[in-house]
Amino acid sequence: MTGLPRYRDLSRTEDGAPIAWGLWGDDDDLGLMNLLTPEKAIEGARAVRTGRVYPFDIPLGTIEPAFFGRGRTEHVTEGHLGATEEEPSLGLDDKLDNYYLQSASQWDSLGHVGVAFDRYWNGRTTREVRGGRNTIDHVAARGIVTRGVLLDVSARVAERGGPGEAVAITADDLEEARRRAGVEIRPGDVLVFHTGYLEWYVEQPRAIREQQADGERITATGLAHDEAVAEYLWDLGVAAIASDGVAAEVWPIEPETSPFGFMHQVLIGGLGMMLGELWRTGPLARDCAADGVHEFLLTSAPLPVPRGIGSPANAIAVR
Ligand code: UVW
Repeated sequence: MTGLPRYRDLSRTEDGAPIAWGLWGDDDDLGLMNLLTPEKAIEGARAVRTGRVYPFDIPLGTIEPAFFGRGRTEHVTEGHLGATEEEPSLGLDDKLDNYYLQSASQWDSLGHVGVAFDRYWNGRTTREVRGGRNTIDHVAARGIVTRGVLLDVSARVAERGGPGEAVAITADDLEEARRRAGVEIRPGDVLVFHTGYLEWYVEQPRAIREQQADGERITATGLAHDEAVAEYLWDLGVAAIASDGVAAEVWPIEPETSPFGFMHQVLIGGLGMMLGELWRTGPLARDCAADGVHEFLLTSAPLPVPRGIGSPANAIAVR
Protein backbone atom coordinates (compact mmCIF):
# COMPACT_ATOMS: atom_id res chain seq x y z
CA MET A 1 0.00 0.00 0.00
CA THR A 2 1.48 3.33 -1.01
CA GLY A 3 -1.35 5.56 0.22
CA LEU A 4 -1.59 6.80 -3.37
CA PRO A 5 -4.27 5.93 -5.93
CA ARG A 6 -3.37 2.99 -8.14
CA TYR A 7 -1.84 3.94 -11.48
CA ARG A 8 -4.87 2.64 -13.36
CA ASP A 9 -7.14 5.00 -11.41
CA LEU A 10 -5.22 8.19 -12.26
CA SER A 11 -6.80 10.81 -14.53
CA ARG A 12 -5.54 11.16 -18.09
CA THR A 13 -4.79 13.99 -20.48
CA GLU A 14 -6.48 13.97 -23.90
CA ASP A 15 -3.47 12.19 -25.37
CA GLY A 16 -3.50 9.49 -22.70
CA ALA A 17 -0.80 10.59 -20.26
CA PRO A 18 -1.52 9.75 -16.61
CA ILE A 19 -1.66 12.79 -14.34
CA ALA A 20 -1.46 12.92 -10.57
CA TRP A 21 -2.10 16.66 -10.41
CA GLY A 22 -3.93 17.93 -7.34
CA LEU A 23 -3.04 14.91 -5.16
CA TRP A 24 -1.15 17.18 -2.76
CA GLY A 25 -3.31 20.22 -3.47
CA ASP A 26 -3.39 22.80 -6.23
CA ASP A 27 -0.56 24.76 -4.61
CA ASP A 28 1.91 21.87 -4.61
CA ASP A 29 5.39 22.21 -6.18
CA LEU A 30 6.91 18.95 -4.91
CA GLY A 31 4.98 16.04 -6.41
CA LEU A 32 6.22 12.68 -5.15
CA MET A 33 8.84 14.40 -2.98
CA ASN A 34 5.89 14.89 -0.61
CA LEU A 35 6.45 11.24 0.35
CA LEU A 36 9.66 12.22 2.17
CA THR A 37 8.50 12.30 5.78
CA PRO A 38 10.52 12.28 9.02
CA GLU A 39 9.69 8.55 9.20
CA LYS A 40 11.43 8.00 5.84
CA ALA A 41 14.56 9.77 7.10
CA ILE A 42 14.59 7.42 10.11
CA GLU A 43 14.01 4.41 7.85
CA GLY A 44 16.95 5.54 5.73
CA ALA A 45 19.16 5.99 8.78
CA ARG A 46 18.24 2.47 9.96
CA ALA A 47 19.63 1.10 6.68
CA VAL A 48 23.16 2.18 7.67
CA ARG A 49 25.16 -0.87 8.78
CA THR A 50 28.77 -0.57 7.57
CA GLY A 51 29.30 3.21 7.61
CA ARG A 52 30.68 3.05 4.08
CA VAL A 53 29.95 6.23 2.13
CA TYR A 54 29.37 6.51 -1.64
CA PRO A 55 29.19 10.00 -3.15
CA PHE A 56 27.08 9.87 -6.31
CA ASP A 57 28.40 13.03 -7.99
CA ILE A 58 31.00 12.88 -10.75
CA PRO A 59 33.59 15.66 -11.06
CA LEU A 60 32.42 18.66 -13.09
CA GLY A 61 33.89 18.41 -16.58
CA THR A 62 33.58 14.61 -16.76
CA ILE A 63 30.93 15.02 -19.44
CA GLU A 64 32.85 16.66 -22.26
CA PRO A 65 31.50 17.80 -24.63
CA ALA A 66 28.30 18.51 -22.68
CA PHE A 67 25.08 16.73 -23.65
CA PHE A 68 22.15 18.31 -25.48
CA GLY A 69 23.89 21.53 -26.50
CA ARG A 70 24.74 22.56 -22.96
CA GLY A 71 27.91 24.61 -22.70
CA ARG A 72 31.29 23.95 -21.23
CA THR A 73 31.79 25.07 -17.64
CA GLU A 74 35.02 26.86 -16.80
CA HIS A 75 36.37 26.92 -13.29
CA VAL A 76 38.34 30.07 -12.55
CA THR A 77 40.46 30.70 -9.44
CA GLU A 78 41.10 34.33 -8.55
CA GLY A 79 43.16 36.21 -5.98
CA HIS A 80 41.06 37.38 -3.01
CA LEU A 81 40.85 40.90 -1.52
CA GLY A 82 42.28 42.70 -4.53
CA ALA A 83 45.13 40.30 -5.26
CA THR A 84 45.85 39.98 -8.94
CA GLU A 85 45.32 36.72 -10.78
CA GLU A 86 48.27 34.33 -11.08
CA GLU A 87 50.27 36.14 -8.35
CA PRO A 88 50.92 34.67 -4.89
CA SER A 89 48.25 36.07 -2.54
CA LEU A 90 46.93 35.88 0.99
CA GLY A 91 43.70 34.24 -0.16
CA LEU A 92 41.84 32.86 -3.14
CA ASP A 93 38.29 32.90 -4.52
CA ASP A 94 36.79 31.00 -7.39
CA LYS A 95 33.81 30.90 -9.72
CA LEU A 96 32.16 28.71 -12.31
CA ASP A 97 31.61 30.39 -15.66
CA ASN A 98 28.86 29.14 -17.94
CA TYR A 99 27.71 26.60 -15.39
CA TYR A 100 24.81 24.49 -16.65
CA LEU A 101 23.05 23.04 -13.62
CA GLN A 102 22.30 19.79 -15.47
CA SER A 103 25.75 19.28 -16.93
CA ALA A 104 26.95 16.55 -14.53
CA SER A 105 25.29 14.34 -11.86
CA GLN A 106 21.99 16.11 -11.53
CA TRP A 107 18.32 16.29 -10.69
CA ASP A 108 15.61 17.27 -13.15
CA SER A 109 13.05 19.20 -11.12
CA LEU A 110 9.33 19.22 -11.88
CA GLY A 111 9.97 22.37 -13.89
CA HIS A 112 12.13 20.57 -16.46
CA VAL A 113 9.60 18.99 -18.84
CA GLY A 114 5.80 19.24 -19.00
CA VAL A 115 3.32 16.48 -19.73
CA ALA A 116 2.50 18.40 -22.92
CA PHE A 117 3.29 21.76 -24.47
CA ASP A 118 2.94 24.49 -21.83
CA ARG A 119 1.47 22.01 -19.28
CA TYR A 120 3.85 21.27 -16.45
CA TRP A 121 3.34 19.42 -13.16
CA ASN A 122 0.08 20.39 -11.44
CA GLY A 123 -1.14 22.23 -14.54
CA ARG A 124 1.43 24.99 -14.44
CA THR A 125 2.29 27.02 -17.54
CA THR A 126 5.81 27.72 -18.79
CA ARG A 127 5.45 31.25 -17.49
CA GLU A 128 4.53 29.99 -14.02
CA VAL A 129 7.53 27.64 -13.97
CA ARG A 130 9.83 30.48 -15.02
CA GLY A 131 8.30 32.41 -12.14
CA GLY A 132 9.26 29.71 -9.64
CA ARG A 133 6.54 27.06 -9.57
CA ASN A 134 7.70 23.39 -9.51
CA THR A 135 11.32 24.51 -9.34
CA ILE A 136 14.26 22.93 -7.54
CA ASP A 137 14.39 25.48 -4.72
CA HIS A 138 11.19 24.01 -3.26
CA VAL A 139 12.98 20.66 -2.90
CA ALA A 140 16.19 22.30 -1.71
CA ALA A 141 14.27 23.98 1.10
CA ARG A 142 13.35 20.53 2.50
CA GLY A 143 16.42 18.47 1.57
CA ILE A 144 16.23 14.86 0.46
CA VAL A 145 16.81 12.24 3.16
CA THR A 146 15.28 8.82 2.74
CA ARG A 147 15.86 5.13 2.15
CA GLY A 148 17.53 4.35 -1.17
CA VAL A 149 17.41 1.05 -3.02
CA LEU A 150 19.94 -0.01 -5.65
CA LEU A 151 18.93 -2.23 -8.57
CA ASP A 152 21.65 -3.40 -10.95
CA VAL A 153 20.48 -3.93 -14.54
CA SER A 154 23.93 -3.56 -16.10
CA ALA A 155 24.29 -7.25 -16.99
CA ARG A 156 20.97 -7.22 -18.90
CA VAL A 157 22.02 -4.04 -20.72
CA ALA A 158 25.41 -5.55 -21.63
CA GLU A 159 23.74 -8.71 -23.01
CA ARG A 160 21.54 -6.64 -25.34
CA GLY A 161 24.24 -4.47 -26.88
CA GLY A 162 25.70 -2.34 -24.11
CA PRO A 163 25.00 1.01 -22.45
CA GLY A 164 26.00 3.10 -25.48
CA GLU A 165 23.22 1.53 -27.56
CA ALA A 166 19.48 2.19 -27.42
CA VAL A 167 18.87 -0.69 -25.01
CA ALA A 168 15.45 -0.28 -23.37
CA ILE A 169 15.20 -1.23 -19.69
CA THR A 170 11.73 -2.59 -19.07
CA ALA A 171 9.62 -2.87 -15.94
CA ASP A 172 10.32 -6.62 -16.06
CA ASP A 173 14.06 -5.91 -16.02
CA LEU A 174 13.67 -3.72 -12.94
CA GLU A 175 11.50 -6.30 -11.21
CA GLU A 176 13.92 -9.09 -12.07
CA ALA A 177 16.81 -7.05 -10.62
CA ARG A 178 14.73 -6.36 -7.51
CA ARG A 179 13.95 -10.05 -7.00
CA ARG A 180 17.57 -11.01 -7.58
CA ALA A 181 18.64 -8.44 -5.00
CA GLY A 182 16.01 -9.72 -2.56
CA VAL A 183 15.05 -6.18 -1.63
CA GLU A 184 11.66 -4.63 -1.02
CA ILE A 185 10.88 -1.21 -2.49
CA ARG A 186 8.73 0.89 -0.19
CA PRO A 187 6.74 4.10 -0.64
CA GLY A 188 8.97 7.15 -0.37
CA ASP A 189 12.16 5.32 -1.35
CA VAL A 190 14.44 6.68 -4.06
CA LEU A 191 15.04 3.92 -6.59
CA VAL A 192 18.59 4.06 -8.00
CA PHE A 193 19.38 1.80 -10.95
CA HIS A 194 22.83 1.01 -12.30
CA THR A 195 23.11 0.57 -16.07
CA GLY A 196 26.87 0.78 -16.68
CA TYR A 197 26.49 3.86 -18.92
CA LEU A 198 28.75 6.29 -17.06
CA GLU A 199 31.62 3.81 -16.69
CA TRP A 200 31.32 3.02 -20.39
CA TYR A 201 31.18 6.73 -21.32
CA VAL A 202 34.40 7.75 -19.55
CA GLU A 203 36.31 5.08 -21.49
CA GLN A 204 35.16 6.36 -24.89
CA PRO A 205 37.33 8.25 -27.39
CA ARG A 206 36.46 11.85 -28.32
CA ALA A 207 34.53 10.87 -31.46
CA ILE A 208 32.10 8.66 -29.52
CA ARG A 209 31.67 11.27 -26.78
CA GLU A 210 30.84 13.84 -29.47
CA GLN A 211 28.23 11.48 -30.91
CA GLN A 212 26.75 10.98 -27.42
CA ALA A 213 26.61 14.76 -26.89
CA ASP A 214 24.70 15.32 -30.12
CA GLY A 215 20.95 15.19 -29.48
CA GLU A 216 20.39 14.01 -33.07
CA ARG A 217 22.85 11.12 -32.93
CA ILE A 218 22.97 9.90 -29.34
CA THR A 219 22.11 6.28 -28.56
CA ALA A 220 22.03 5.37 -24.88
CA THR A 221 20.39 2.88 -22.59
CA GLY A 222 17.61 3.90 -20.24
CA LEU A 223 14.02 3.18 -19.29
CA ALA A 224 11.78 1.82 -22.03
CA HIS A 225 9.28 4.12 -23.70
CA ASP A 226 6.24 2.31 -22.46
CA GLU A 227 3.42 2.56 -20.00
CA ALA A 228 4.47 -0.52 -18.01
CA VAL A 229 7.50 1.40 -16.69
CA ALA A 230 5.34 4.31 -15.52
CA GLU A 231 2.84 1.94 -13.89
CA TYR A 232 5.58 -0.07 -12.16
CA LEU A 233 7.29 2.99 -10.69
CA TRP A 234 4.08 4.71 -9.65
CA ASP A 235 2.55 1.65 -7.99
CA LEU A 236 5.75 1.09 -5.98
CA GLY A 237 5.31 4.62 -4.64
CA VAL A 238 8.91 5.71 -5.21
CA ALA A 239 9.62 9.35 -4.38
CA ALA A 240 12.07 9.67 -7.28
CA ILE A 241 14.36 7.62 -9.50
CA ALA A 242 18.02 8.08 -10.38
CA SER A 243 20.59 6.28 -12.50
CA ASP A 244 23.97 6.57 -14.16
CA GLY A 245 22.23 7.00 -17.50
CA VAL A 246 22.31 10.17 -19.55
CA ALA A 247 18.60 10.94 -19.36
CA ALA A 248 16.94 8.20 -17.24
CA GLU A 249 15.16 6.91 -20.36
CA VAL A 250 16.43 5.18 -23.49
CA TRP A 251 17.68 7.42 -26.24
CA PRO A 252 16.72 8.36 -28.94
CA ILE A 253 13.31 9.43 -27.76
CA GLU A 254 10.27 8.85 -29.98
CA PRO A 255 8.34 12.15 -30.05
CA GLU A 256 5.93 10.72 -32.64
CA THR A 257 4.58 8.36 -29.98
CA SER A 258 4.22 11.09 -27.35
CA PRO A 259 3.61 11.05 -24.42
CA PHE A 260 5.22 7.63 -23.75
CA GLY A 261 7.82 8.18 -26.50
CA PHE A 262 9.37 10.79 -24.22
CA MET A 263 9.03 9.43 -20.69
CA HIS A 264 10.16 12.75 -19.19
CA GLN A 265 6.69 14.03 -20.07
CA VAL A 266 4.92 11.20 -18.25
CA LEU A 267 7.23 10.83 -15.24
CA ILE A 268 8.06 14.47 -14.50
CA GLY A 269 5.11 16.35 -15.96
CA GLY A 270 2.34 13.82 -15.32
CA LEU A 271 3.37 11.89 -12.22
CA GLY A 272 5.50 14.49 -10.41
CA MET A 273 8.58 12.25 -10.28
CA MET A 274 12.01 13.91 -10.26
CA LEU A 275 14.73 12.20 -12.31
CA GLY A 276 18.33 11.85 -11.18
CA GLU A 277 20.76 11.48 -14.06
CA LEU A 278 24.46 10.74 -14.53
CA TRP A 279 24.84 9.55 -10.94
CA ARG A 280 27.95 7.51 -10.23
CA THR A 281 26.34 4.21 -9.24
CA GLY A 282 29.08 1.68 -10.06
CA PRO A 283 31.02 1.60 -6.76
CA LEU A 284 27.79 1.38 -4.75
CA ALA A 285 26.40 -1.36 -7.02
CA ARG A 286 29.53 -3.45 -6.55
CA ASP A 287 29.48 -3.04 -2.78
CA CYS A 288 25.78 -3.99 -2.68
CA ALA A 289 26.54 -7.09 -4.78
CA ALA A 290 29.40 -8.06 -2.48
CA ASP A 291 27.33 -8.28 0.69
CA GLY A 292 23.85 -8.72 -0.78
CA VAL A 293 22.40 -5.61 0.93
CA HIS A 294 20.74 -3.25 -1.53
CA GLU A 295 19.29 -0.58 0.77
CA PHE A 296 21.03 2.51 2.12
CA LEU A 297 20.56 5.98 3.51
CA LEU A 298 20.28 8.46 0.67
CA THR A 299 20.88 12.15 1.20
CA SER A 300 20.86 14.88 -1.39
CA ALA A 301 21.03 18.64 -1.05
CA PRO A 302 19.96 20.31 -4.30
CA LEU A 303 21.25 23.87 -4.77
CA PRO A 304 18.78 26.44 -3.46
CA VAL A 305 18.64 28.34 -6.76
CA PRO A 306 15.42 30.39 -6.84
CA ARG A 307 13.47 29.34 -9.97
CA GLY A 308 16.11 26.66 -10.72
CA ILE A 309 15.12 23.96 -13.18
CA GLY A 310 17.84 21.46 -12.34
CA SER A 311 20.58 21.05 -9.81
CA PRO A 312 23.72 19.10 -9.13
CA ALA A 313 22.63 16.02 -7.20
CA ASN A 314 24.94 16.56 -4.22
CA ALA A 315 23.87 13.06 -3.32
CA ILE A 316 25.46 10.49 -1.04
CA ALA A 317 24.67 6.90 -0.12
CA VAL A 318 25.61 5.58 3.32
CA ARG A 319 25.36 1.84 3.73
C1 UVW B 1 16.68 16.17 -21.61
O1 UVW B 1 15.61 16.39 -21.12
C2 UVW B 1 16.86 16.22 -23.08
O2 UVW B 1 17.78 15.92 -20.91
P1 UVW B 1 18.03 15.74 -19.37
O3 UVW B 1 16.91 15.04 -18.75
O4 UVW B 1 19.30 15.03 -19.36
O5 UVW B 1 18.17 17.05 -18.72
